[in-house]
Amino acid sequence: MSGVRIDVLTIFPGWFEGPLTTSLLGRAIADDVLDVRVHDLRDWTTDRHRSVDDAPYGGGAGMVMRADVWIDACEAVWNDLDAEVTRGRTVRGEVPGEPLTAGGDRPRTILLTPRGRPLTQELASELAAEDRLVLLCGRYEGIDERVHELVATDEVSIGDYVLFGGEVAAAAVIEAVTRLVPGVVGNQASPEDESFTSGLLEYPQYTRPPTVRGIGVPEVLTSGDHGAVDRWRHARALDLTTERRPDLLDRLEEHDRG
Ligand code: 6GU
Repeated sequence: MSGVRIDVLTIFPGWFEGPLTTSLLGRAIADDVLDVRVHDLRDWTTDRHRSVDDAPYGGGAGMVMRADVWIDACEAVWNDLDAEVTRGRTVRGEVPGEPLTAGGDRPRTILLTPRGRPLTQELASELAAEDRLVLLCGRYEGIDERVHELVATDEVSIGDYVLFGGEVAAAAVIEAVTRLVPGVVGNQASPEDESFTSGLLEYPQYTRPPTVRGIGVPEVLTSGDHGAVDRWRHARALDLTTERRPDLLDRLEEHDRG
């Protein structure tokens, strides 16, 4: 295993079956470039009902996910221990204010939450440089603040909208990270001129047949003039970005100014 290991903690482990066995993500796992282990948070509950949440202190609607279950689960996953061993107790005893790893630092432990740092290509490449990641899928209503405080090293959001839970966001992180890992099929060919790497939106693409419902292909693309093709593509990428994502141009300019 030279790639990346990702542990996922969720109350819906079955949700990940499709994404992890399909297409290039499935390929990366089969090729041993990616090792994803999905854990059921409920394995660390101690009561008959396997409850992971409770009513909020201070009152109000909805439920809040319990810190004790999350912390026990994270300690087990960090230390590569099974729920059977760690359920209902901390790995190294109660050390107030200290999350517990058996040796050294904890891996980047990312809590998926709408209040987190926005997921960008830059963050994805930062995460792709790690050899281990732990992704915590909470539900929207909320997680006890002490989980944020004690176990998460990062909080990440995939955009300004609200999902039921962090699963979709975790899948987005896994995909964005995996395609940057060396050895993943298809990741070497195109990244350079792609949107968000170049800082511009992608230019329009065409393939056969030459005419579709009466609409042809821009002549320059069949001219054989590679310089002209490059200039056309760059101009279209600039047009699209100006029209749809002027904020990306602002960021480019900041980047160019240093
Ligand atoms: Cl990470 N979680 C939830 N529940 N909703 C989100 C999100 C995450 N990112 C955007 N919306």
